[in-house]
Amino acid sequence: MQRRNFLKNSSAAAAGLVAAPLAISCTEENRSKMTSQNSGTIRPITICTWNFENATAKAWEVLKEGGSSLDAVQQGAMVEEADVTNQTVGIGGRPDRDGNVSLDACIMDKDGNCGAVLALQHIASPISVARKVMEETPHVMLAGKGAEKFAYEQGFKKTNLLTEKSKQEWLEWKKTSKYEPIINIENHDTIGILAIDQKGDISGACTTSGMGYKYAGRIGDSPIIGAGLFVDNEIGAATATGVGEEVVRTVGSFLIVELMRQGKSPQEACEEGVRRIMAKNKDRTDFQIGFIAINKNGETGGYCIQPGFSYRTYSKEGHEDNPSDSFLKA
Ligand code: SD4
Repeated sequence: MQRRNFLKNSSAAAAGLVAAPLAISCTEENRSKMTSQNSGTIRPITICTWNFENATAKAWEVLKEGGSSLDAVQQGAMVEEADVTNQTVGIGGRPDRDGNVSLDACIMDKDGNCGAVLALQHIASPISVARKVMEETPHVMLAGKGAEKFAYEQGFKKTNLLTEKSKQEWLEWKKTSKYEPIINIENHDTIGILAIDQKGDISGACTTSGMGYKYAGRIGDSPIIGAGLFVDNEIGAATATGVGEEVVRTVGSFLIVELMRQGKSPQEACEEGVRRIMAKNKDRTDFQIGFIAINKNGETGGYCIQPGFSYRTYSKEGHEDNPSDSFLKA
């Protein structure tokens, strides 16, 4: 059954349960506040975590030709999934502590439709499977073996995701089996990508192999709608990279979109998102999280805990890597 039909057939009560918390709409006052913070509307535009030049270039190609923001974010994310040198996404990703590369991804469109795969193995493009979950099933998330079976049914091919480099590093790690995430290096190249298309519609995607040498079955924020990614076509979108457990604890991306709904700029909202996390981690300086956000006007922002995070933007005004300001200073 197609997702749309399934939703139509859902009981009104169940629909109400889901819709109620999201029904707080943007007040006129906040809407004009958001608009006045912007010098003008910048769209189409795409923004992604880290300096993924090829991914934003691909997304921009789609947007420039009049393609949808959904296609743009998927295709941008796929560039990183296919890059064997990126050891935090797709093929070449670091394995879990048992040596299995296990991928998480989610995607969300302008209508609030979303799909996710969790702990998916042997499939090179989890973001594409997440989109199939969104479009071809009545579900939002598929995990593990079920997700893998679904991917094969959809025509995806079984692929070895463990590159020789990642394998050798894992074997080296096994000698001590010490679990020490390294800020900005070991565990942080997840791509979260957001876009607004020519029609002004917003979509987002997030894809990762998660924390290197994680426990088998560990899931972070990246495939969790509201944590690693959230899109509200009326307001904007946000996505995250970094230590997923802390992003989940604050439902970070949803929080940032809601802060924008209340009138904050994307920059202010990202800063508040990081502050909320640090309020729960007062004595911790050993982890990294970066948020990026975009509002309906195409205004962007980003903020992180540790220096070293940046995000890339691409619009008709050009493309650039934007070093992010950080909560902790160098
Ligand atoms: C996770 N947020 O699994 C991801 C990791 C990440 O760059 O962002 N890596 O927790």
